Amino acid sequence: MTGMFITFEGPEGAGKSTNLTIFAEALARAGCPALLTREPGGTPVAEQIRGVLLADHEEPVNPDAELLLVFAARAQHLHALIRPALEEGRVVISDRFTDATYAYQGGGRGIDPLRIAALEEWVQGSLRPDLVVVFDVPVEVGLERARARNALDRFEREPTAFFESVRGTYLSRAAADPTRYRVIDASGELPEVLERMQPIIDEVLERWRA
Ligand code: Z5A
Repeated sequence: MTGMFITFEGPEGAGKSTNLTIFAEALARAGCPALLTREPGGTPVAEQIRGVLLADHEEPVNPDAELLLVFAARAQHLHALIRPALEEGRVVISDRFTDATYAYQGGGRGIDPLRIAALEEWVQGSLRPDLVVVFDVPVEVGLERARARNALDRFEREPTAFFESVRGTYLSRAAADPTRYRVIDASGELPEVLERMQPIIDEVLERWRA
């Protein structure tokens, strides 16, 4: 693989999606047009699985079923979009990827991370993001932003303890691998967050030009 794979992560309302657009525009202005995608989703079939994952259902969704659906969507996404783009040498930026599975299904739902690691190995082989940008906000700040924006989905109605666990998982994964992870304090106003993101934009451009 010759491209670069970047993922944006963080708890609810951290501002990933907003900042991903700003980040990609900055790359494009510097002559580096990135392919933007998201998880769950990114292809028509994976987007249908996303619909099942985010929708409300009368029967409770079993955590293992949820985990397997996430990886089913990911397998399709990798096959149809991410791997071909990386093979063409493109920069691919995904709004969430497997760190979200460790955070939500692992930290949030309590699934053993070794199970997640086994699926990660099966579906991804050796493919891991080259760079994971974690947008970090206190849970209450993020939930406030998410609530102000639109109707809450199945995940967003979880209790605060679920999101504390999600946030803690992101932070401990980032602390364990500082070469691949960058944590951005996303609690301030957007211009402040952009300022904190600038060194990462510069770093990506430098790596892409090398
Ligand atoms: N999920 C999973 O369980 N397992 C997995 O493996 C994967 C995902 C891949 C996807 O939902 C759900 O799937 C997700 C986890 C689960 N949980 N939920 N819900 P999604 O894609 O619909 O939602 P999300 O990924 O959580 O994104 P989000 O809630 O939209 O958050 P965000 O992208 O970080 O934030 P945003 O949309 O950019 O901003 C939220 C609002 O805050 C918006 O109105 C902004 O204008 C505002 N905002 C952003 N930044 C700021 C600042 N700095 N100040 C003030 N206001 C701001």
